[in-house]
Amino acid sequence: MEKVSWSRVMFILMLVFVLALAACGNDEASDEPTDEPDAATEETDDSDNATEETDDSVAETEESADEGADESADTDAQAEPAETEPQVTDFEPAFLEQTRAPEVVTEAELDVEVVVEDLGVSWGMEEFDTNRLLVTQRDSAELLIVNLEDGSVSDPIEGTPEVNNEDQGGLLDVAIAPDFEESRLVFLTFSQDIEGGTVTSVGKGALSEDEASLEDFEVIFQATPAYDGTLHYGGRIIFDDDENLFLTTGERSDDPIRERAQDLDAYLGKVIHITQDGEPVDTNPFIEDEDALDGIYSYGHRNTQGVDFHPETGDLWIVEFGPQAGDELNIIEPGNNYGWPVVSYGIEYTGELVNEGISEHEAQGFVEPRYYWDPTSAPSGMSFYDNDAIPEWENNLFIGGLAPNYIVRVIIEDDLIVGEERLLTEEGERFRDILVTEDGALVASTDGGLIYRITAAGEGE
Ligand SMILES: [Ca+2]
Repeated sequence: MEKVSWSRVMFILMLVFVLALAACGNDEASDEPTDEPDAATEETDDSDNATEETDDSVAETEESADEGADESADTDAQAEPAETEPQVTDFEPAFLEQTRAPEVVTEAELDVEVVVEDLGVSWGMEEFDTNRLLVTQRDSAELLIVNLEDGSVSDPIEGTPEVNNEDQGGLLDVAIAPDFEESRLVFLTFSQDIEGGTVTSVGKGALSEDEASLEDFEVIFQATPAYDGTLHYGGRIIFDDDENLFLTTGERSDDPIRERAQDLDAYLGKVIHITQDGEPVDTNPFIEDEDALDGIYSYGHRNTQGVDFHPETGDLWIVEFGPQAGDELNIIEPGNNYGWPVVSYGIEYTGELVNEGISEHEAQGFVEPRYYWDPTSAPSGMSFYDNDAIPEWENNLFIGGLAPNYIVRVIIEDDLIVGEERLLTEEGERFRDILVTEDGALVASTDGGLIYRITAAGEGE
């Protein structure tokens, strides 16, 4: 024990008093929020060092926590972060709320139910009818209908595309057209073999009335150039209010192809904005630029597998699978460059620096992430909770974590992350996609073949 000075005791007493006065619903810290990261992930380049790098020193975190308490009596510095693992990097955040948000704990009692088991990797889910989901199977490339009420699973829907299902490839996301009830159109993303390698592709087909087949499936967009690799496809899609599609792509992982994330003549490492026919939306930021591809909306991304619109602000948020300790939440604005692989808050999975080891985005002319995780959240699909069935979750963001294995809940105020929680930490599952149903259930798929439904206690039936 170090000796404790009288002034320090007084300071702490004052701090406690001030915080008690200011008590505005701070959530208490809970026990044991983290699992060991799962080293047996197929994101081979993304997992190796995640477990080894954590031995450094507990002392380091305690030290910085103490410093925090001393510096800022006017903030929440007393609340411990949800992240309990030591930091992997030495980078400083650009602003206080950019990483290691204080832990929050859901107060409502929850029912956690496994609705379906024995599936494959359910990469994408979409509710197309009340409590009935279209669910992709990445590796088998099957599209299934899962009924959340009785746990039944349909036969595979006929007419889905051929995919390249090596490594991270396969049948990826699914979305229904905004006018699905009339058009019956279902949009799929997948990794496709074309001349020169593989690409992330988008296609569409009409679900037959008997729900047994996708009719007239056609590819509407290919995120060229093709590359001879099977990693980092990105692949999430979402419709905007104008009934156009946003598509996220990966930068194909390897050095040097990943540098194409910075190039405006390649669809790698981008957010792409296209019509339902795969044409660039005519308000896109680079339409007037002859050297740039017209479908590009934003660039400098690594491997984005989660996307959703904030229910209140309408902003497009994405979650980017970064390098080690560099997973990012970003707000997407047209024409912006998010920095990869020039700058990053993370480091390579080999332990080396990324490029020149610069973390600051803004000073280098890039957009700062709204949040990053050190060591990692290994983010996949995500969804805002745009429902009031669990009132304290309203407008919170839920993100599937692959390794470590939990669902991340983040609380956003004025575009700042002010709280973080890890859910289902004891399940040992890699959470792949997240969906909020019309009636407010949080649904999560896992690589272990499960689909969870989480509801307020007593309301799940
Ligand atoms: Ca970035």
